[in-house]
This record gives sequence, C-alpha cells and structure tokens, in this order.
Amino acid sequence: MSKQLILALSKGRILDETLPLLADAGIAPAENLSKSRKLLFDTNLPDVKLVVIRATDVPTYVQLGAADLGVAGKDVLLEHGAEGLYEPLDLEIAKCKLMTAGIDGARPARARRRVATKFVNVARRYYAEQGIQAEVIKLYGAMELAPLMNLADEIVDIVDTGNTLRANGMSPRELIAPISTRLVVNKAAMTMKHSRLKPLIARLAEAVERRRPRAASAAG
Ligand code: PRT
Ligand code: MG
Repeated sequence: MSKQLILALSKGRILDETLPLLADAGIAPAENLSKSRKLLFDTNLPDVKLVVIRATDVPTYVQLGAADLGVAGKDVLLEHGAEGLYEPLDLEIAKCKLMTAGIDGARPARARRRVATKFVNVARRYYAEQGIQAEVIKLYGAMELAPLMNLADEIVDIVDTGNTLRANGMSPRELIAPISTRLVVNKAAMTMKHSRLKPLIARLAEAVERRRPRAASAAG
C-alpha cells in the first residue's frame, strides 16, 4: 500500500460543504478545485491527496481501496451497501431526508404500488419491511415527474425544504431515513494505515464538534 492517504470527495453540493469543513480541520487543497479540470489534487498535508468524483462513485473507490477514505451522503451509502467500509464519523453536513412522496391527496391506485426512484435498493428494502407490494422503477433524475405522468404512484427521493415537491403538487409521506454526509474508510486501510488515518479522522471529528451549536446552558 502507498504511503499516501487518498481522500475521495463527492462532487456537487456535498463538495461545497466539505471544503469549508476540511479547512476547519486544517486540510486545504494545494489549488482551487473549482478552477481546475484536474481530478487528483495535492493538499497542504504532504501525505494526503484528494480526488473529486461523482458522489455515487465514492463508495466504490473506497470499498475497493483505490481511495483510503471518502466523503459520501448516507443516501448513497445506503443504496450502495456497507461491505468493506467503515463509517467512523458523521460530518453533519448536507442534511436532508430520504422520503416517500406522492401527489397531494392521491391514494395508491394499484394493488402493487409503483415506485419511481434512483434509490432502488433502498426502496425495495423499505417497502418489503413495510409489507407493501411494490414495483420499483429506476429513474436517473426528475423523480417528481413520474407520478404526474402516471408512471408511478409514489417516489422515493431526497427532501430538504419540500419546495420541489410542493411546486409539483406533491407532498412527502413517510420518512425512510434522515440523511447527512459521512466519512467512510476502507476496512483494510483502517488496519494497515491506522497510524496515519487515526489523527486525520480525529482532526475531522474535532472540526465537526467545534461547529456544533453549544447546548443552551442550564443556567439559561
Ligand atoms: O445532480 P446529479 O444527479 O448529477 O448528482 P447528485 O444529485 O447525486 O449530486 P448533488 O450535487 O445534487 O448532491 C447530492 C447529495 O447531496 C445527496 O446524495 C445528499 O446526500 C445531499 N443532499 C442534501 C441533497 C439535498 N440535500 C437535496 N435537497 N441532494 C439532493 N437534493 C435535491 C433533491 O433530489 C430534490 O430534487 O434537492 C431537491 C429537494 O430539495 P427541496 O429543498 O426542494 O426539498
Ligand atoms: Mg442533484
């Protein structure tokens, strides 16, 4: 195994919240990530490199050891599965909820509910646990459109403010899981590179802790 630690970051909205957290933990890319077309970056720490990849690819890179650790949404981790991964830290960023949703007031018409989602594994597991017969249809985007077009009775999607659902005449139904961004570590690396991973994880944990709003003091 290489001496370096490779940290895989999720592109997109998670990256926007990850970089300030890394900065708080004293980890800074050697150049501006958003101004570069590169994918692999040095940092201020001589033994840490960053890769910036699709959020859905992060668990794969870490599981197979191409990256030692990674930053990924819990939704992506639930969908991918946890094999070969440790999840030592909740980074408490990019919080949202995985929910079922449907057209306001509409009752599922079919005996076997049709569900459109990009989270097919999560959805299959959820409906099975609920004892609900469901036909899960894989979509890659714009899940809100599926019930409006009568492609599905219900969707499983990420909800934050609920504005996207409301704008399409839909509302959230059941909570499947609260979501936030997690640090994941390759299981073999956790053993083989423990002495270098441990202080890095500790730095991140301290940065998360420092950001937490202090609990209101008992004295009021
Ligand atoms: O966009 P693309 O499909 O290419 O990639 P992506 O959607 O996987 O990446 P990106 O950058 O959108 O980031 C997704 C990750 O951010 C998710 O895996 C979550 O862990 C996290 N996250 C946090 C969110 C949201 N909040 C969020 N609001 N991901 C998506 N949304 C979307 C949601 O899909 C829906 O369309 O925002 C809309 C809902 O927001 P409200 O506020 O209207 O309810
Ligand atoms: Mg998106």
